[in-house]
Amino acid sequence: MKIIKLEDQKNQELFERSKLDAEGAMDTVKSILAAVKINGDIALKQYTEKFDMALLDVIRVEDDAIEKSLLNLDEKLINALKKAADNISKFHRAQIPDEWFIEVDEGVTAGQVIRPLDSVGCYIPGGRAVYPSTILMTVIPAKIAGVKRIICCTPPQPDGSVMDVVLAAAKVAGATEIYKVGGAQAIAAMAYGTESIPKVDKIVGPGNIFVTAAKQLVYGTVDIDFPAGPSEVLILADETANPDYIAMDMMAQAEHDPNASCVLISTSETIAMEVDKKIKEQINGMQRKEIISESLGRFGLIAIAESMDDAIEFSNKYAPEHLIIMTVEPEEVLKKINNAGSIFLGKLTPVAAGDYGSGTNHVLPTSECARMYSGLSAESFLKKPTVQRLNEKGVLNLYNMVTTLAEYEGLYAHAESFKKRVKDVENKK
Ligand code: HSO
Ligand code: ZN
Repeated sequence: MKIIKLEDQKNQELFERSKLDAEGAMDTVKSILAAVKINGDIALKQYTEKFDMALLDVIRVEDDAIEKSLLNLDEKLINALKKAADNISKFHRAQIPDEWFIEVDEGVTAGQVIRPLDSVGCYIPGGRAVYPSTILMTVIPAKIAGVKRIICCTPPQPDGSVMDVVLAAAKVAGATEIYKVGGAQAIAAMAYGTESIPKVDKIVGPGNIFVTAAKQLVYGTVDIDFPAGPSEVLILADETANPDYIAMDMMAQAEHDPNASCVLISTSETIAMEVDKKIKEQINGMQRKEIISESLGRFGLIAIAESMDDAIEFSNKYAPEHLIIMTVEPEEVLKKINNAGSIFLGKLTPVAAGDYGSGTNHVLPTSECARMYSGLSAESFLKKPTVQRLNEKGVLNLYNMVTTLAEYEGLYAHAESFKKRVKDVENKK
């Protein structure tokens, strides 16, 4: 892995990582979107035969197949899903904001109320990248927000079935329906609606470049979450950190994807060297060693910083998806962190805690997007309509300001809407 001294933070190369570029898929995806928009279910079945080699009769998964999936799976796995679901639910419940009202000015009360979206679509990738934990992370926040209809779309296997673990996780999380359709065609179905699949208000969940391109193209017709790129971790470590833990946390992130990025910034040269040594010692014993070594070889970085403030400055510029703070007082470092998707404090908090069930969400912004986005949350499925009420004092109070501005803007009916009320209030006196 590359080991450097963190001297030149202007070196853009240090911040580079792999980006998911959906541009190349746009033309194909545009034609899929158009076909689904025009031909509905017929197009969905044709694409499913072409891309998933499955012949579908009915697109929706039957309720009894969902019930049976729970019986078919190992109890230990079901219990783990349920414990994770409980913690994720508890955390996301705490994210629901309060409704509030204040007196903005004399006689003028205003506030905001909280309302859920009506319907949401969760995309669940198929094949090698099936993560039941991700199903929990997309469905549960919507459920907790109060979304009534939460549908899931996932590509079927060639025999037309969906893996039990996918059905079970969707059921435990509280999805209302599951459909056997994947790729850009699934995104089109959820954005425009077909005979079988309802159109939804928002589409979330990770996917390949076709899914990502399709989400970008339907944005505006529906809302979407942010584009998800390869996974990342940045670790801030001082001399009190544990190199063995750091080595495994880096390999844990690297095993996701040959394009994952793992970065260690340490104020201790000894710790930095130890981490490099531990990785070299342990990498050959790892089950996913090819993926790990490709990822660490291409995007892995160990940098030695002169001070923790320098390390923090780098981290804020890098804006990592996951940030581990393994220092003597992680809370002190936390105060200076602005840009990170999810933050893990202290030696005993690996990223895997948040991946599965400390309660926080693992659908997080990557590729520097933590500068402007937060991860998926209960709030991702809520709207906040604002509310105001004026009483007699309020109408009189705002009268001059509103009519002056309205007349300046040439909007005389606006001014008149106030004048009428003021006249009536004054006549009553
Ligand atoms: N670290 C991944 C999420 C995940 N980890 C799923 C395990 N399963 C992206 O945040
Ligand atoms: Zn992970």
